[in-house]
Amino acid sequence: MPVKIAASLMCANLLDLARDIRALERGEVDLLHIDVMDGHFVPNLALSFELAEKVVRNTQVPVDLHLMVARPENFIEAIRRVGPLAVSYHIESTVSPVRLTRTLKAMGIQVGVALNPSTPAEAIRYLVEEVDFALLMTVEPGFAGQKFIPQVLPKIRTVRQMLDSFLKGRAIVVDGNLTPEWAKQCIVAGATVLVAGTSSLFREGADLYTTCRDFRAHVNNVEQQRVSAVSLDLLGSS
Ligand code: S6P
Ligand code: MG
Repeated sequence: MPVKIAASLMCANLLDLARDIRALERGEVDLLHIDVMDGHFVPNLALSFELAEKVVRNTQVPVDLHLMVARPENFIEAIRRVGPLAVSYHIESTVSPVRLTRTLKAMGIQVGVALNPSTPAEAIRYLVEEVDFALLMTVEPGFAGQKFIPQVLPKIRTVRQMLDSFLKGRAIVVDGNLTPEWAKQCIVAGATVLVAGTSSLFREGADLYTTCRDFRAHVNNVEQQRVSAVSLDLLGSS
């Protein structure tokens, strides 16, 4: 599965969002990642459902909504109005994840379950048969510009095995401080979608189109090396 890049719009220039979205389109990012927060599940506010709705109507790039809100089941109608390709909710935020997953899937949306760094992989074992993907936070949720938490790397491997044991090929999204080096380690551990923020695409003073092309080249290169390493393994040469 080729590794995908999801540009995190909370890191864009919100005073010139349309221009940034055009640069991301030309830079061929795979997804636009939109963080919705409520100031309760996380101590911050980010983007809104209303903004997400406008973004969906103004670009062909698919949108994935990342909900960092308490009781995400209260926002079903808002999600329906946005009409994203995918949505992820936090396992820590709801007591009825199966019902929520099934309701959103019935709306034709791909559904992911998200985990905070402190939440063990085991917390989503019983959802493995329900969800389309998992999102693993690699920083504490709520803010851009934080430092990677390397203790999450073994969890990526565990979740990869858990997902594959039921159905291979589902995505693991990683989110937070994905510098080129951390992105590499996440890919090797089994991640397939990288949420790209201030650590890669949205760099102070850098041209957004250029950072998209550079990050893509890096990711393709890592993926190529990973595939070659796997084939060497199969041949028993490593
Ligand atoms: C944070 C949010 C993320 C950030 C992204 C920022 O809670 O879910 O999607 O926008 O992690 O990336 P960076 O490179 O600034 O850490
Ligand atoms: Mg996010």
